Amino acid sequence: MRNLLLAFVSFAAMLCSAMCQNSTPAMNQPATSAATARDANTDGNARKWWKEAVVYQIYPRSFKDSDGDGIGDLKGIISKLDYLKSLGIDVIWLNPIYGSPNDDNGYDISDYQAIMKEFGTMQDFDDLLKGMHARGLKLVMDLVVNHSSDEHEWFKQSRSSRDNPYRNYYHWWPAEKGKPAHRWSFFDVNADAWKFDEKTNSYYLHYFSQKQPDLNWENPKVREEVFFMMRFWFDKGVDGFRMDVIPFISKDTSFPPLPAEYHGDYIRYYASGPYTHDYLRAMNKEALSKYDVMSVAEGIGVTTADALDYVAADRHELNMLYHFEGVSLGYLPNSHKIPDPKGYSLVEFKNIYSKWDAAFASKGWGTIYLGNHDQPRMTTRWGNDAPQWRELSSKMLTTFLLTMRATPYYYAGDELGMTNIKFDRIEDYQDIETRNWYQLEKTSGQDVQKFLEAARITARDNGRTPFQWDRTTNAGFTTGKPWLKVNPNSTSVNVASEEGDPNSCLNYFRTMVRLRKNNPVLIYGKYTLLDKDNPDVYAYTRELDGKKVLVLLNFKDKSASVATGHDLSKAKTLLGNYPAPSTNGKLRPYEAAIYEW
Ligand code: ISL
Repeated sequence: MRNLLLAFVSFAAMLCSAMCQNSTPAMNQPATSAATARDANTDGNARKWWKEAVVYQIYPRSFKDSDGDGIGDLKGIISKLDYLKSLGIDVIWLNPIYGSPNDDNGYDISDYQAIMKEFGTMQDFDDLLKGMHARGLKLVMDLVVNHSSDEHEWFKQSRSSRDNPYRNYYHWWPAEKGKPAHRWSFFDVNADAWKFDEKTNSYYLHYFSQKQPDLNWENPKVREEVFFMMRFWFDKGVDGFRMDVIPFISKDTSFPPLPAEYHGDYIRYYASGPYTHDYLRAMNKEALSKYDVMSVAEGIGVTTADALDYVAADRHELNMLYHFEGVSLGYLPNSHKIPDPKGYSLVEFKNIYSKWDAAFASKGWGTIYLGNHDQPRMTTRWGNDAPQWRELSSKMLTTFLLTMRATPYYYAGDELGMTNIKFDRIEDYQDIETRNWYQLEKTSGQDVQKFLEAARITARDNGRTPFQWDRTTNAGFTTGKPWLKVNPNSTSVNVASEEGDPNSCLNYFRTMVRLRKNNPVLIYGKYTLLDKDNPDVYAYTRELDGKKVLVLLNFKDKSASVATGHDLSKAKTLLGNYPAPSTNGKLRPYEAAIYEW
């Protein structure tokens, strides 16, 4: 029960910490603080290819299966390169494709320089990269170096004896010192991040599952191995890395009881390690800076108060990070992602994205996303997946993502308006997070029905169901048995049927991407929020070099008015999700419209 409570408190605190502007700054900040450096230099408007890019994320397991084993693979992606090119996107981020026993679908890596056998071979990878580059597409890989798999050779050696040369590649706590201070685990059935290992009478640390032991970055050999591996992929020609839970790599290795200021907030604590920025600067020096590549942190636990420490150009660390504050909105406090039955507040939503825009107004650069492999489908979570609103709300959200001052990270399938599958039974879920949280709820006597009800909206597998290519068996994803069920709406929501429909979500996405790419004002233009207390409409302008664009987004399933102070009848309409966009400030349900002066 205590663990469950801690898990609840910790998860809630993660959401809360994301809301707190003035949370405790990172420990042991270097002498030249970001704040001082910030005044001396501005990089916010320096033009870079990765600021102008639209990033499209592919979950390889679910994209396209070429050999009938029910699991997507690299040859499958290769067979769809022309489709990817047709979207107009620039960069593809692939979730991990390395050697892995798949406890967490590739986020548990057993060989960083090999390709997962279900996904293909290194030759397939080389062909994929070549095919992408031939089409002018860039490839960003996932870098998962907070932890490895317990089946990685390093860990096998490390656990074999206390004096093995690899012992210090991981965090061990000898049992004769007693139980280590509690650390919370995301995926453990008891939420306990320490696992006792009989062989050497010691505990090892795993912030995620028991099969994902945390690497010890204090060991210079670990850092060298990681930088070497990064260069290996860069030398092959990859164009960047998305860095999994990178704010967690530095730990206070004395493992004290949780310091008082972090009580109940493990995530913020995990993101405040003493040497994070030293490690990132070393990574920049030894690997990133040697290539023309992009880097983006999964900015878990990072707030607007410390974001620039990661991404201001003069810090020489990373290019971008993505925050959790937006996607954490609308859950009940002290819950495992239980959505508030009242829904989320659009005013809060606007405040969050406006605050993050302001964080990068003169330095650094932002990102924007509503969906990824850890999130439910954006249309279900932030729009409305009821048949009459699915397309309109999905296009409205696409308009939002592609008109903000930040690099959009767009999740495969959202261009079709894919929605949550909403499983009823725990057996249908494959995800370790949902399965183990369910166990945790069950063993601690919680209401599992309530948990399952919430999972229909929030579980990660909702965003991982197979990509919907056509209306044939298994949506054209596989000729075998898909590893995760296909959404029954694939008979109507799929590429083949949307391809030929000029009003489809797919073609709207293509038009929207083109509009962004052809209008620098949508990339670099200053962002100003209008009518900020309007509970239904998100309205903002973007301005650059005398050009002004106004974006109006009705987030509700009813008509709504907006006061922009602009005469819309004099504006040119650039795009809308209704045949004729409104010109009087009265928006129809889920209406999105873009105007220009
Ligand atoms: O998915 C989440 C919320 O439902 C997060 O708690 C997630 O575990 C966290 O954002 C870290 O995510 C990353 O690392 C995990 C992996 O399972 C995720 O897929 C990955 O994006 C461990 O490597």
